[in-house]
Amino acid sequence: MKDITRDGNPVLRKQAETVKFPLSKEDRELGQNMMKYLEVSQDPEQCKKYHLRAGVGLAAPQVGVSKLMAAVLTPPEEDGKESPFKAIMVNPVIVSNSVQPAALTVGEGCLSVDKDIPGYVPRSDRVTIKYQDLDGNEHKVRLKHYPAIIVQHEIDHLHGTLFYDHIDTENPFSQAENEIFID
Ligand code: SB7
Ligand code: NI
Repeated sequence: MKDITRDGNPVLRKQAETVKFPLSKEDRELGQNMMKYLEVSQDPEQCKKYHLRAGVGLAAPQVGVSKLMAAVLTPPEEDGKESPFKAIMVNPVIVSNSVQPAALTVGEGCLSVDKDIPGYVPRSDRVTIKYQDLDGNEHKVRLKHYPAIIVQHEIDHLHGTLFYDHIDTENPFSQAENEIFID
């Protein structure tokens, strides 16, 4: 799990394959290991010990596997305004998204992209997603703000899209009309 694929590796630009159920032992472990990576990376001591970069999400292509699987673990907010979201998502799809655009004030980063790429990444403020868990149970959830943005970043990875693809090259800090900004 320490070997995150880097931008330039073709696996990051491929459309990932649908995962079939029942999961193989390998696929199940992949999901569990991706979540484990996020948990360890968010623990300051272990993060240092293993020389990891903290992550709130990880998609299978980032560990070299071109399958529709991603893990998301958003830390609880200090103000408790948004509920944290924790899921290993298999075959996730966005079934609907808000017209309301949103972007993170600080822009986005990616474990697969070493350099800092400044600019706003326009996203939907809210999304409804459908996915299966490791046992094949279907989930449908509605997310907003930060967790919604993370999930869009991860689902992008499964279709070969990287965050900077969305940044306006002419004017990286251009704002859409009524775009809201999330800290
Ligand atoms: C900032 C960071 C992420 C998503 C959106 C904004 C996730 C960073 C970790 N990943 O590269 C996961 O794909
Ligand atoms: Ni990423």
